[in-house]
Amino acid sequence: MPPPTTDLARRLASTESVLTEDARFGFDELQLAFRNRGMLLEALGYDITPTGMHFLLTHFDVPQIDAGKWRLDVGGLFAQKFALPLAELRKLPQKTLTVTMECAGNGRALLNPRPVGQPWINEAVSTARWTGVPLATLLRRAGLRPTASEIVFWGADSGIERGDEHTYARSLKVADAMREEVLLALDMNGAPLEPQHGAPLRLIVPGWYGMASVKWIRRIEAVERPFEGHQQAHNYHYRQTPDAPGVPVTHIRVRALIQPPGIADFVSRARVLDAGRVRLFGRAWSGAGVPVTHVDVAINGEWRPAELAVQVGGYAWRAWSCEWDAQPGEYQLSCRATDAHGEIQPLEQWWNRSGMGNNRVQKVAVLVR
Ligand SMILES: Nc1nc2c(c(=O)[nH]1)N[C@H]1C(S)=C(S)[C@@H](COP(=O)(O)O)O[C@H]1N2
Ligand SMILES: [Mo]
Repeated sequence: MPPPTTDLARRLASTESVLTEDARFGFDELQLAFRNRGMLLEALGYDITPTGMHFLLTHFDVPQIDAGKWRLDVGGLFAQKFALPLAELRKLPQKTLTVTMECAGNGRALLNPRPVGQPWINEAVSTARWTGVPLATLLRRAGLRPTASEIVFWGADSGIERGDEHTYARSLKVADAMREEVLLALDMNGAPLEPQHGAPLRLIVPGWYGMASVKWIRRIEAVERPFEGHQQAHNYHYRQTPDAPGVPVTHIRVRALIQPPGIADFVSRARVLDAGRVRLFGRAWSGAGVPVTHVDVAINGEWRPAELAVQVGGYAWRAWSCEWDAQPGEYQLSCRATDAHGEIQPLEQWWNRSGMGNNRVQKVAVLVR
């Protein structure tokens, strides 16, 4: 492409990705925030997030797909290549899993300097019941060849990101793709997928950040060499500098959130609470099927352990709660989870260029009256 000369051409070619300290939120970030809704934090109260409250992240446009004409194209290093209509896919044995999904960019807007991108604060997490065909079933039926090293999942959506035009696609190494919990999901919470969540078919990779769960899958391809698509090789890396090779983003990092107590101030979202005994409540989760073993709650910096309830599924969050005798005053509440691998949420930001995996503890301002 020739060097861009107009303002618009410069924006489309821009690879700019970090704003300096104290930068105001811009129009582009506001626009992204409207398109990519977060889960309302009060919805932490539901074991399963109602579908209409599940967070959304769509890089480009939601494609409008005619499910009657749609075919899943299976190709590359398979003994058989075929195109499967939806009705055929629905005839294969299915299973249902409860999965907590979190966007890798959750917490990005809290970073300083601020990476430009969907400006999540803490709300890019939800839990759903996904029903579909285990991916391994399909890979076995298609006769995956031993020379294949990765499976690539091609979405039906294309666009431009950091100057690079491409179709949204991600790959999994064969060993990860064959794991029994990886689903080709047709239904979400007992109903066919809605357009914004990937209809008619999406991948669900439990325990991984959301980018792995490719929506609107059109083609599954077995390949010999590592896939180098934009969303695999360039995006979704932990990097300190733009040219660093970086470390690929994979599993969800441990995190806990508080369901904001009391009543909200409309504009600031600060909380107001009447003095007395209150039960603080929230959810905690980690990645790769590793259970959360411990949650601590801080009230003005004083930590105390919370009680844990049962996990709502092997790849899902668990509830925690903690009694608080709230006396009049101003408070900052925080919660901090530890998982069975001893991973614990950091108290300070863990900065990287695209603002991935920032699982620093949440802070909630409360006025007790
Ligand atoms: N095809 C496609 N799949 C995609 C995306 C996308 O933009 N296009 N976004 C990914 C990201 S970054 C996340 S966090 C999840 C969000 O899924 P949801 O919108 O159903 O909550 O979808 C993933 N799958
Ligand atoms: Mo994401």
